[in-house]
Amino acid sequence: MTRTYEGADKASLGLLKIVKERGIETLFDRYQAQQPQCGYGKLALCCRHCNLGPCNVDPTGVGPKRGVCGADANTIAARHFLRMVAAGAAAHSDHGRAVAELLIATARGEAPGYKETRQKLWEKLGITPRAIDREITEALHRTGMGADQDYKNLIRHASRTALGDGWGGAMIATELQDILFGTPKPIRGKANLGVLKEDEVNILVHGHEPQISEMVVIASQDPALLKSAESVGAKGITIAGICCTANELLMRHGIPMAGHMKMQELAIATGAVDAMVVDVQCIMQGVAEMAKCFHTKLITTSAKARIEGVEHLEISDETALEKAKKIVWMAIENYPKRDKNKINIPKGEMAEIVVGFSHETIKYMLGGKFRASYRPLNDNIMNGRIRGVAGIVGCTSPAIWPDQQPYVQLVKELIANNVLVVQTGCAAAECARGGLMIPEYKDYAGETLREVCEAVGIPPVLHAGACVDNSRILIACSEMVKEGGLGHDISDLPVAGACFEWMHEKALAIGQYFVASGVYTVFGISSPVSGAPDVQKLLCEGLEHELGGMWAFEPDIKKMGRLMMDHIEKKREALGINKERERKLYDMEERRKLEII
Ligand code: SF4
Ligand code: MSK
Repeated sequence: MTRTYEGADKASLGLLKIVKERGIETLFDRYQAQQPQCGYGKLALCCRHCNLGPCNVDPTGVGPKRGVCGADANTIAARHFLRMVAAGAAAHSDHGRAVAELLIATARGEAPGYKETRQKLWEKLGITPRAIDREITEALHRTGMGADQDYKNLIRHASRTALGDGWGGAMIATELQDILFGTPKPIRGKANLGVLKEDEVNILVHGHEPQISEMVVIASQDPALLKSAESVGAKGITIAGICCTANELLMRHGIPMAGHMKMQELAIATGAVDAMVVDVQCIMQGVAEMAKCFHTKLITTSAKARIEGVEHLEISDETALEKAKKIVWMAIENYPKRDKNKINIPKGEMAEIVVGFSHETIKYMLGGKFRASYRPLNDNIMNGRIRGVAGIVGCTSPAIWPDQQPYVQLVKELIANNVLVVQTGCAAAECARGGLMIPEYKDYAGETLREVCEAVGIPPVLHAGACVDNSRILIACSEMVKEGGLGHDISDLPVAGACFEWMHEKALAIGQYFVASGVYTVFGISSPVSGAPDVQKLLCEGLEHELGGMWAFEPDIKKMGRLMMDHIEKKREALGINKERERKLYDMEERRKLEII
């Protein structure tokens, strides 16, 4: 990886230069130190699922073709794929369970069910999820030594497990969080490291479950704590988010977003973070080392995610507010310990944003209070003003040095071609920092998409939430089908999904539930099954015949955009909406018939 310190992401590059000069390690250094990464691992051709191994399969065919048990490349790669999907599904679903427990403790609520033709297809293929825990347990059983050795069967169960996540675990998490903390509505906010304040106590909340961060926000408004902050010389208390917690707080309360996954260490390197509070998922152990180089107090809060040597303050539903106040107090106490020489908040690095486009909000904005509906969206897709919809979601990775911003490039290209973009997760955070999420950005959209954005009052790039909230996109797709005029199934819609810098297993679970729901889904960087051509072919071609959706893996961002737009046009063609409609001129006889109807 060539490292230049000039480029669009000035905030990250400036801090990377500073930490390099100080000899402080970041994820980018660790990524570099791992190069070249294990070739077998990269190709998904190593297995250590039992103690006969570890076994490698030689992709050149010269060395071993099978593991000790006889498993071939396809079985090994498909098992890895299924295990990763299961782990991703487990993360979302455990998140959903935690929210449900909180909800039971406070109120009763129900999540909506959605029926469509697609369910019949899942029944036919035997991939209708039964219960999320059951599918995850079965995934682990199937992938152990001596169980499922048919890659097609393994991938089928990956679909079942992923569907249990997208339409089950993750959807429950989103719906229940909306009940507990409010359904997001458009709200203004700010993004990037410049949201940290030199003269205030800065607390970063990082992770995924809003139960804890919501309480930290409430605690930070406590008059007694604000007074305490003043007493140590701070003008106030700033809360800012990292990763998907940032998305959650931003879209519900307008709490500023400091950055995404690969910025978590750099945020501490500003020297202005008095406390970083973490819960679960995407929290790197590296933050503990980074915190040691500064005055930052790192606090873990979940029994499911502790870091050795880091202060742990476990938060339960009953004690959340009390513990959150303690955390705020710890940050206040820490404020005077800042080393002024180490403070480097990237000045001026802050973008205005408008976020909070839940599917309910999109429906409302399109149709108004009394006629909330997806009709205007479908009509504008049918008349060609909007070519289609793209979901650009998922992670950020140190494989991409911050002088490039592939998500920003991709989104710019899509909207310029009149494709409406919906975003979640760290990809959304990256484009928010890039300044793409304001209504004024419509001026960068193609002419017809711009007209629609102006008429409806939405940006061409819609922020729909955290990575767990991709279920909102599934619901929006269902609504589009239900509204009519764009086919009878999600797989008929001119839509495509992408995750360029995918990193977490959750991303694979999301990709697979989109594919199994009928959506064409493109992932960047590398394929998780590249060493097994048959599995790759199944994912990228075979699944389309069964499910209507399929994968593509494309490491070139330009080509990724082209693939998505080609797919959208292919679907438009199949729907017959690319043709100019002939004007039908009725004669008197036909008019009379119309009136009778
Ligand atoms: Fe080797 Fe088979 Fe055991 Fe995997 S399951 S480690 S391929 S013997
Ligand atoms: S935080 S899963 S890096 S989106 Fe949800 Fe970001 Fe991916 Fe983690």
